[in-house]
Amino acid sequence: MTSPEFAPGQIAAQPTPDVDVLVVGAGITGIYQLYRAREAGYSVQMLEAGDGVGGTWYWNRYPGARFDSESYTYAYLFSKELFEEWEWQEHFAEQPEIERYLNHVVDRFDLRRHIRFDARVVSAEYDEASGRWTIKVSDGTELRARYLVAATGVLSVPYYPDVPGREDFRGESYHTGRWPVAPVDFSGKRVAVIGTGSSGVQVIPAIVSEVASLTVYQRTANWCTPLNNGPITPTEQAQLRADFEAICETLNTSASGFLHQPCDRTAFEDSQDERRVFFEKMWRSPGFSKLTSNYSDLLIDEAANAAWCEFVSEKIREVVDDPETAEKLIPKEHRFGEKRPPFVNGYFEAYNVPHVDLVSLEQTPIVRMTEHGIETAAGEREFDIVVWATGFDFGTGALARMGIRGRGGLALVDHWADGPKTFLGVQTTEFPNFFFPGGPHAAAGNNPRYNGDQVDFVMDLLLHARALGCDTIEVERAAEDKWTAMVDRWATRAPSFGEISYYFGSNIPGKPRKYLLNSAGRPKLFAEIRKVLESDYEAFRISRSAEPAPTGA
Ligand code: N01
Repeated sequence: MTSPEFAPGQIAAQPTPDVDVLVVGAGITGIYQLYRAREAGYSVQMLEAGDGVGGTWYWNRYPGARFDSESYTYAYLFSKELFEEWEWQEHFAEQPEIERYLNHVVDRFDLRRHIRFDARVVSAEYDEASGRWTIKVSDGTELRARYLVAATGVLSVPYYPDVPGREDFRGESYHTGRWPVAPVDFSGKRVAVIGTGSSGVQVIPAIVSEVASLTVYQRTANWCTPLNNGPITPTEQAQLRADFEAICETLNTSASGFLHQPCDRTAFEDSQDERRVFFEKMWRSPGFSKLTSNYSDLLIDEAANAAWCEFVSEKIREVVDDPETAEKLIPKEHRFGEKRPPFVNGYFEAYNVPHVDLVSLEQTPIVRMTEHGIETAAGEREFDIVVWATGFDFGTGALARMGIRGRGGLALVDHWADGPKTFLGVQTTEFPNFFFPGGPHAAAGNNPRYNGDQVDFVMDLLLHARALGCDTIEVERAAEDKWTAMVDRWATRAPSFGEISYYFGSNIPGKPRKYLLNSAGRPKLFAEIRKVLESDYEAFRISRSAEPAPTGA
């Protein structure tokens, strides 16, 4: 829900015709990029397709949407005052609070006047003669910018599976990734949810008490464990404020970008009884700590992983009353961590509500959508509302749809026909002055932390070029080749997500199976950035364009 105290879009400024930096996307990464570029004195225009700020946290406003990273670890750290003045209500904040926070940041740092809403980029072309980007916008306007920064994220293009007859359904249809601002009325409705990834498992318990009936269409069961959320008490608020510097130190340097402490033991160093006690502790621990603070060999040793999976399976059997439903909810074909695990609040309990039914698509696949509902191999069921919780065109989806063309008119989609090629997940050859922090080949972990590292690095580059009196920045092919080869090499190493994960693009028919994050993670990103800085930016060609540099650049 857009809260009434702000009116996104209404007070945004008109676009400046020529700017130093054009940022696409008003999500967490884009807002930080805008802040940093303004702070450095560049003229900046931000374009945002939605009519409010938030990016992922604007579009994914479905009931139950919330952080599964601790709120204060996901939030910005660049301002102590901001950190101190915003008191998160819960350890894992819900979408409306997140959206309020991001609006607060934008207004607090006077950024809104640089944002143009309802402005979707339809093309962006690099002109070699002037060294500038020409950006065409959905409203017919055109802008020229020295630097183009796509902060369009990895989870911004919703994916609808190609189910026959999808358009035939006459009831209400919603995708979790494009949830409407006006509230959806579920009361007394017959509802279907398709998909049981992180979005599906959040929406299901959030609507279960409102609906007349809820049918969940599950293709693959997921290793869901409790989020263990709760309000942040006044004592905890005071402690967070007191610990600001220590929190920054940990979040800005740790591999995962979380505050969680790693475990110092492997699974079988503990006895069976000790392991049981430890797993119980993990079960009650917050969010991602089941990955980051679990036994150190959880993702490496198959037996350790199997022991944890057996423990989680037992928990599911304990919670879910109907044994047949419980078995359907226990993953059989992938281990914990092979896909991005969801963290839940009342998810398994929802299946004990009499009007909730679980349909396994492994047993009875969807045949087609009909006018009135969904037909599977077991027959048709009728619905008033269908919720598509079917995920995203991950990693490259947004960049592929922006009509980006670099040197000689080369299309980014052709340059990346076999998968993304990048250096540090920040730049690609043949596309000078184009950056994409928070895009493909970024690290994995708590997103805003490594996306922020990438924004900081983009700013290092811009400021370095400015200090040299230069305005054109392009990565060397050798650096790109090396980084891309490293990403591909690490993709197949444990601990890593499996090829069944959408991190390989495997949920999109026809998409090249390439790892879309960087499983070497944040330490590798840090190490490489350090090398670039120590080598005086050897990995980049930094030059002066024919056209005079604009102010600030
Ligand atoms: O998407 P998903 P998501 N027929 O791709 C199913 C972040 N996030 O939106 O597993 C039937 O994970 C598909 O089935 P299968 C987080 O990074 C964070 O849920 O492919 N079903 C799966 O069940 C997350 O990982 C939060 O067999 C079909 C589901 O749709 C990412 O976003 C909250 C199908 C898609 O799951 C994406 O999560 C929400 C078909 N043809 C999201 N095609 C936080 O808590 C696909 N499916 C912060």
